[in-house]
Order: sequence, then structure tokens, then C-alpha cells
Amino acid sequence: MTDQLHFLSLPNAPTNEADVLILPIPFERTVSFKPGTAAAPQAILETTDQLEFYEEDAGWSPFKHMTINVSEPFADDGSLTEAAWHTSLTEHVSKLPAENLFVGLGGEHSLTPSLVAGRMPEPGTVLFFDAHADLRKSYQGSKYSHACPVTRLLEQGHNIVMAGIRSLCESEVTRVEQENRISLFLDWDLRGKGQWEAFLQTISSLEGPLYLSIDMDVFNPMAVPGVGTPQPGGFFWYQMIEVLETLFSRKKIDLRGVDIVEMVPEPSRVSEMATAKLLLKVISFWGYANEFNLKPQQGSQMQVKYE
Ligand SMILES: [Mn+2]
Repeated sequence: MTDQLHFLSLPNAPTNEADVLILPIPFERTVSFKPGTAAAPQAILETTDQLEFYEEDAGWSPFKHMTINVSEPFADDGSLTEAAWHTSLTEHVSKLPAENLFVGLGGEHSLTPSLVAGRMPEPGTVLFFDAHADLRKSYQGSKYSHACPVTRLLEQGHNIVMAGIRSLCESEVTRVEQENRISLFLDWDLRGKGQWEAFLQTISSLEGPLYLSIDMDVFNPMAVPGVGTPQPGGFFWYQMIEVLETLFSRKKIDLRGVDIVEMVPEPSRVSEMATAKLLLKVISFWGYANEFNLKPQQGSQMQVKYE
């Protein structure tokens, strides 16, 4: 048994009643460069203690109106094969309530297809932020490698919109060119204002079931130094906020789930803080889009003393 984790030190609502459901997934088997992402879920959640309840951009306190549950981590004790572990993760998340906001906190990026399979069984769109294309068919002997999730998502029948990409091999480029279900926004191209506007236009025209996957290495390493496979270039904070603002400005997006993956805790704790705050922003934007701000103040924050 692991000690119960919390978000913003709020009490955990029952799983079946919570508006927001966070699943820590300390999974790390195929990391190829800088290890440590298995420690990320706990480090991120502990860092949320340092965040304010008040959301300064949107001007509300999300948890006055919303309840949250951080569930028991979905751990990996090494007893299952890779394939069996991924299958059990899919089974686990497919049984969770469907109408709330689900956030999987990784852990390595290989867990994304298993979450998507459980949350979005029909064909939809995966909005995929990453420095790397993650489009290899297999890597270092494993088709479940963190270098391969986009291949698995295509096999599940989804469209992929990927952005921030600045590291890919030639065969991945060929696959993008041959696959009309992938919209690729290279980080290099997004530097142009016209290209950035075109990207935001794509975000605001997304329709149908949607899943959001954020690999923290999409950020510039100056903003988030703690990732498994850092790359120069990348997003800064307000670019990501602008993307989220655009995504959630259309009230009724059919968001099936979110994951935030590949962060590696580091001594400055800047990366933990950026990830914790990103998680709060996603929750706030989703809550506001779903008009929780108009609902009675019966959220998790009402059960605690604060300030
Ligand atoms: Mn990735």
C-alpha cells in the first residue's frame, strides 16, 4: 500500500462522485536516456501543496465548485509482462466514470495508448504534444517503448495532431508523409506567426472524441529541465496556456482524458512546479468550460481551512 496522495492537499472525494479524477501512474520500463519519471506522480502531487487555490488568470477558485479524487497509484511491481501490464491499465481506466475529467499522471509516454484505449474506444483525435514524433514501430526490442506510442494510437484508429516536434528519424518522416491521419506541426515551423495561428485554428476546429497527451519535453528545457529526453527549442509557458485557452474556449469539447508524462524530478524543483501548475490549469480550463463556476460552492475546498 502506498500513502494516499492528494491534490492541493484537498480531501479526496469518492472515486465515483469526483468531478476530477487523477490517476498516478509511476510506470517506467523503457526510458532510454535520463531515468526518474517513475518518481514524477508523487513529486508533482506533493508540489501541488505549494499552489494557490485561486486561479489568477480565470479569476475563480475551481475547487470551491468542483470535487477531486487522487486515486491509489496504478503501480508496476514488475510481476506482469509489458503487454499484460498495459492491458490491465486499459481495463482499469475503462471502468472509471466517463463524464468527469480524467488525468493520468506518468510515468513514461508508453502508457498513453493504454489510457486512450480505455477512455476513447471509438476512433477520435489525440492531441499530442512532444519534442519527439514517438512514431517508431518498435524501439530497443519493444513495441511498447516510449518511442512508439503514436504508432499504437494509429493502430487503434485515431487521428493524431502532433505539435512541438523537433526530433525524429527519417522513417518517421516517411510515415508522416504517407499517413493522412497525422497532422504534424514541427516546432521549427511554429516559430512563424502565420504557422502558429494556423495551428491554433486547427485546435479550435477539432471535433468529436478527443484525448490530450502532454509530454513535458515539449517545453523548452529552460522552462522544464527535468524530462527523460530533453531537446533544445520547444514551447514556453504562455504558448501552452494559449493552446489550452483555445482548446477549451469551445465549451462542449468531448474530452475523454488527459495525460501528463515524462517529467523527471530534479533538484531545482522547477519542473515539478511547472507540471503541477499545468495540471491545475488544465483542471481550471475544463471546469470553466463546463460551467462549474456557475454551480453551488460544494467543492473539495469547502471542506478545508485555507489562507
Ligand atoms: Mn513522448
